[in-house]
Amino acid sequence: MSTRRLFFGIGLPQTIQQEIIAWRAAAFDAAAGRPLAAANLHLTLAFLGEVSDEKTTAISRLAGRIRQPPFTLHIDDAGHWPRPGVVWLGLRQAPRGLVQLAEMLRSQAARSGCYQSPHPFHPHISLLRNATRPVAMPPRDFHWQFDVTHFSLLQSTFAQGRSSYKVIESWPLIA
Ligand code: 2AM
Repeated sequence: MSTRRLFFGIGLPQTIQQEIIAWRAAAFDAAAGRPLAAANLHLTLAFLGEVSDEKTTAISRLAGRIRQPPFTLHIDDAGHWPRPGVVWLGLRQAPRGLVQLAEMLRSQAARSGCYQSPHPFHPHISLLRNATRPVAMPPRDFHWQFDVTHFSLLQSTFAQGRSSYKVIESWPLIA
């Protein structure tokens, strides 16, 4: 049976992706970690793991029933998790809509048989990987902001040592 590695996530507007990678190049030492490509910058809502096509159909149907208004993301925080080796951008205050959307998708995923981590949802945008050594973190003097008007089901593929993400389906957030 064929499976795909899937997750629900929020993409970033291209202009913000470009601004973030320009900031990142100036803010971090090249040895700090491996930078993610601009197009790969995203925020994960729920990780599904390896999913069959049959299960994907069921999960997509449930996601399509979600009714939630759009919300605004303020990217104004950053941090370093040495154990997984991730430097990330995040939100000092996660909007209620974001938390509700992630919780809904996580509980739907769990009901569909996709293992969900017991760790609390910590919304973040991974910036650097393989950052397992101490990292000099830059001042948090940045602030990117955008309206989230839809969320997506994405496929993660790994080839030639790199992950890339492809949108399988998107759903609008409607007031
Ligand atoms: P990360 O950026 O913090 O590594 C695609 O791999 C997306 O799913 C990434 O955003 C990744 O988060 C997340 N992800 C990968 N494996 C995961 C897991 N086991 N549990 C939760 N999220 C995971």
